[in-house]
Amino acid sequence: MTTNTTTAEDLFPTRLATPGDFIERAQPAVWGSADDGPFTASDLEAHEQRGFTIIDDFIGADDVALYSGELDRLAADASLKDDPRMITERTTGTVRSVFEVEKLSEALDALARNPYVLDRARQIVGSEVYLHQTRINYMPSFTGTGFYWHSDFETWHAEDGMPIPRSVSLSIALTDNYPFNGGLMVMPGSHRTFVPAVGETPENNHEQSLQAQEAGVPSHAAITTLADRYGIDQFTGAAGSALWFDSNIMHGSGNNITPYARSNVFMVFNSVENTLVEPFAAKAQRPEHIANREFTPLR
Ligand code: 6CS
Ligand code: FE
Repeated sequence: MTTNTTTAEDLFPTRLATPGDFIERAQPAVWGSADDGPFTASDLEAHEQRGFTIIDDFIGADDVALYSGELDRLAADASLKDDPRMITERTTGTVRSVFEVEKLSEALDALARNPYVLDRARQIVGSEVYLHQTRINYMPSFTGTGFYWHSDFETWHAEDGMPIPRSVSLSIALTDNYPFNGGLMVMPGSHRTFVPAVGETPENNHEQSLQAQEAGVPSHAAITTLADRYGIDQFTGAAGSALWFDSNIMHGSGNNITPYARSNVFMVFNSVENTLVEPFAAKAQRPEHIANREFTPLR
């Protein structure tokens, strides 16, 4: 366990007593260049503008089968039943997420270290990277509940002490993502606007927020302003497609009442220049299976 003890200035005050103004972000979404990895200059320019990049067929059917097998294995693993890394759906008790999957699955650990993934993450954040967080989301059929509108960075800043939004998330679809089975919605370009949240972070907030987030979500007024300004896109695509997205993009997903589960693998690559300090708006650090504090660069 290591914590970056340098006290970083709080550039993104949030979880305030009263509504704060939007903060137009000074930091880029893309820190590397076309010379640093497989993304071309136009790919990077589009990512800078939109805050996300969709790659169809990022992994092939055999890898989809491999990771889906891991997803099923972990969901059925009785030894994980009372493990804090296993999050269940509040109403049905079915598995909603499993965290820290690189420590539970060699195949997923290898995926995180595969140059095919790592070179793209390094290119976007412009430095060596380490895993801030990984999770498998199950979004089960019929009763899967979604994720209300939020910025991941707002939580990672407030509750994990992530100084600036110099981190990129990879979501790989392991099932077909349709518009109707809880597909992720994003507001293209919203990564440039930081929306301070109102309301203090409750003690041990993660024990509730990972099932349904309340602290740190933006107000209806802020969501309306952002949606009017940026619009709403939806990440749909066949199993195997990937969404690379900026840590501060406003996103969310609806419930899944269809017979088709919407499962994905989610890996967050944070820059080793942006390691966690003390939480900026919470009394205590979150557990390391949610916010990794081992900052060794991934190889
Ligand atoms: O609190 C977190 O870290 C998680 N919460 C959400 C809704 N998305 C990002 C992250 O997995
Ligand atoms: Fe999220």
